[in-house]
Amino acid sequence: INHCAWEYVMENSPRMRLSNASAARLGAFVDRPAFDRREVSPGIVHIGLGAFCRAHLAVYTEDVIAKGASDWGIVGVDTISTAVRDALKPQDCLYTLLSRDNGDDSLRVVGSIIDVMISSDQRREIFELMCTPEIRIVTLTVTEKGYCQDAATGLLDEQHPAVIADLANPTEPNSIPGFLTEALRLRKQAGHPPFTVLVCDNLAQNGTKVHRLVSRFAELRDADLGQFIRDNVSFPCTMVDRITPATQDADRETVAGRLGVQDAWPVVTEPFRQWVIEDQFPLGRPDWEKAGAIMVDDVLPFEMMKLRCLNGAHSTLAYLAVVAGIDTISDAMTDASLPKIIRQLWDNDLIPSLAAVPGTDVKTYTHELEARFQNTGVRHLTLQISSDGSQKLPPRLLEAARELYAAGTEPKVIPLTVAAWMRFLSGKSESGMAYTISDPHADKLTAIFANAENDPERLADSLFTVRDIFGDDLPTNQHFRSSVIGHLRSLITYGTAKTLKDFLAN
Ligand code: CS2
Repeated sequence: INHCAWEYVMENSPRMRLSNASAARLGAFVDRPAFDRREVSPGIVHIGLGAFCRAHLAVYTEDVIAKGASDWGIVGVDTISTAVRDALKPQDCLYTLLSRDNGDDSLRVVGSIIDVMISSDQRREIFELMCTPEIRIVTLTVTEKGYCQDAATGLLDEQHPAVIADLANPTEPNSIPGFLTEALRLRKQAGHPPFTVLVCDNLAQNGTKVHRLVSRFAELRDADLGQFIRDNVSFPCTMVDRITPATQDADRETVAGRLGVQDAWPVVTEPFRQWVIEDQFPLGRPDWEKAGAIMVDDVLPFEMMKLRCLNGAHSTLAYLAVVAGIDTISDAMTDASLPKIIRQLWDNDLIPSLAAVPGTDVKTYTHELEARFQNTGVRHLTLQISSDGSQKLPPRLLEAARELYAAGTEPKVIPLTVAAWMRFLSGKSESGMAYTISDPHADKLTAIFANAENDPERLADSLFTVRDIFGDDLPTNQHFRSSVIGHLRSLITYGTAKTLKDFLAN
């Protein structure tokens, strides 16, 4: 995101800035908060203010506040940069959501976020807020890598530099496990029951997993605190879904043109949204079901369906498309082979790996995914989705491969995706365009690539030694290993177009 450009526009544009006052005067075609924002008090602290949460849980919460639940305002916390605070505070924390369905757009100004704070310079203030009884839920969207986990086992990575630093200085934490532990400790000390922690990232069994890693962090810090968190804090699992790419400058211009006022950080999304939540909120929750959320006892089947079918297909498209030089998911869906590849991924590898999903036909779900991926209104960059492969491949696809082998069958497309990811680590597309590999293990992975000198077998075998991606079992599985190597050899020798054509012919 190029901040310099929009900051310049903000300062030099004769257009007014989005705010409570200017929002009231927007054209009737723009939806806006249907409540008096001055009456809204904080009930949720949300950590990680990326585009996704502003298109998803902030909107569900907005709809519930509009029905009278004024004690569920959201205070956003960003742990990484001040950019979102700098963008949103001058506009009373309002932002525009541009929902695009191919050529059909709708605009809405969202007002459920009532304040934004940055943990690097407001840590005390944030902890004070998190220790008030009014804060009953802490929600998170910090991406897969934000939790300092070993991606293959889902356990705390105790060698993670941020974990080591936070254990050495636990009252000034920067990692998510460290931050949650300290907030829960201070809250206990203040005599209030713990808030519920709602993890809204794409991890399998997200609540259970993060509960385990936060308890483990706390235990390393102090055994009693670890036990307290293990026994007393609720971490419901949840499945979240709305395709929401990172905002581009072109989106800022589009939104400013439509609104007639400047919005420093609008969010572009698709019309579809889905939220399935395990109903375990000891201190209460907004009636999110009034905004369409589905409250259930067991999220697992929904979560697996979404994580594998949507996110797994996204990753497959992303690695093949980045290497082939295809920029967006909707462009990938017009390719001669890619849509057929993900159809085979669904039909052969993923649908058979899933348990029945209440009220849902999974095959129909995948057809709906096709339509969502084809949405040309949403420019979802394949390079954005390609990020953090070391964290995304295990829960999206490698787990499914394991389960298929255990059931006596073989995955067909998953080894191709792994080969595409390996080829992607070269940092160069087939036409020679360089791109950045964004991954917490990028240094290690690209060094392995460089050392293997384009020898498919050497490359695959050295990448297979990264156990927190592949575990110990997959690299020793002969079918898995030889199919990855075979596809990788073809990708390196003949390129994506021929590889996919041959793949589909077999
Ligand atoms: C995507 C997800 O970036 C990615 O890895 O697969 O962000 C995806 O768009 C969302 O999970 C959709 O709900």
